[in-house]
Amino acid sequence: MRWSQAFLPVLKESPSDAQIVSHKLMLRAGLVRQTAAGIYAWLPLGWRVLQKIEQIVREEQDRAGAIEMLMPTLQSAELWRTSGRYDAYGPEMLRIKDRHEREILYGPTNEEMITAIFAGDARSYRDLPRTLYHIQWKFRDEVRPRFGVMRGREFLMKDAYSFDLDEGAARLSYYTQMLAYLRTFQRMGIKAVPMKAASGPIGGDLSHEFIVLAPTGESEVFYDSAYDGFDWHQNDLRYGDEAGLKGLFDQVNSTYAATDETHDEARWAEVAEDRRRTGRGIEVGHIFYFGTKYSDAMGLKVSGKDGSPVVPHMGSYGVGVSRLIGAIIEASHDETGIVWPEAVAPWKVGIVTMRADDEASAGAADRLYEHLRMAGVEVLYDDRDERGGVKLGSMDLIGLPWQVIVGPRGIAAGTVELKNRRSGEREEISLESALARLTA
Ligand code: P5A
Repeated sequence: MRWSQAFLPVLKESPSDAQIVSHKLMLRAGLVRQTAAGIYAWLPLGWRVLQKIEQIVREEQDRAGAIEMLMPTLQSAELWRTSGRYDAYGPEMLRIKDRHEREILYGPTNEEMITAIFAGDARSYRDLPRTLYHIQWKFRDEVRPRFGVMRGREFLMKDAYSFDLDEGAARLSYYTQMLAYLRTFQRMGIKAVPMKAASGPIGGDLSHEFIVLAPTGESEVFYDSAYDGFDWHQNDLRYGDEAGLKGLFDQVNSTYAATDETHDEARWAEVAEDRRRTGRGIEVGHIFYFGTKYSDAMGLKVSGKDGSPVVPHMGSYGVGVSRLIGAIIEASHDETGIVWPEAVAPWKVGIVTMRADDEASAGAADRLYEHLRMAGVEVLYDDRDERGGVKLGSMDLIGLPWQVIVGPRGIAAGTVELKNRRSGEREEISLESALARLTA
């Protein structure tokens, strides 16, 4: 993408209404624009990141055996009356009437809908286990939407729902999603610690939140520093390995981590003093097991192996896809702007010409851009007719992992500057080596 032909509005000043750094940077770097309280439009840069995050979530769900589908944003009130949640949900639910005065709502979650759909088609034990998911917009009329996409009213969620024949099997589905979550967040370049949670309005007795550490987080957290060293991809744990998954769950449960809601002073005291870590955190995922709560309410029943009716056990598993962008920026930025982990960066490389009016260096930058594009590298080329310093500032602000800075003096000597955004390290190298490094 050539910046001169793109829609990439960046702002010099932080908008005054933004309180936390990720919200400021998302506005300044042109990721989002607020269109109504807690409702955001995703500008091209933000949209690219959102899609990257969505794709990592999707790949890890698929790998864990979950099956993708898509349910609508609007739901009928009838559906929610069946579970009793239409009245229980309160003012967070956006209730709408259609032209026939029929009550509908903008879905805050999909337990009722998926259970009703599954109940319509699942017949026997052979139709289980299944985990179904979708990535869809939700609406919650939060009292205080704030911090930008971190607590929006309209937000993107991945929500998965598991159906199993009994509690033991349902627990395995839960452990499977737990591993998928740990791998998902690690792939995004962030550390999300699983913490035992109170299960709240969804119900059930088994629940974990996944918390990214950041000083602006809403909850206070306490955890064992052992989490700093875990690598959820390296262990050769396979989905389907029941003993291994149970082992993972036991490892998580025996390694202390809790939010202020579930913090247990007695267990905390047992953690070696030099391993105790405290701070604040942002909830980017939340998983629940709730037994037959919704299957009972929605009339989901299948015939078991011996022909007798079985009410499936269920769990639900949420990832805050749009919230993750805020959380990643909170965890990864410096005083000049965003520092994207490579896996979620909108582009891998940014090329900057220091003098757009200098034919030799602009020509070299053009060629580098074409070569990188042809090699399939995601590259943003700042070819705007602006001062070099302004362009370098914009490039730091939007935080692409690599910058190639092309100026007349370098080109005369046959070199460009390759800068790593995270370390700040700069190298003078030939155009050919820059190309080789970035396509490796
Ligand atoms: C689990 C999936 C649920 O809704 N039902 C389906 C269950 N869980 S949850 O914890 O309430 O939400 C899941 C994740 O969604 C994100 N989230 C939000 N993101 C932005 N703005 C909001 N207002 C908002 N509310 C929830 C969180 O990341 C949460 O973990």
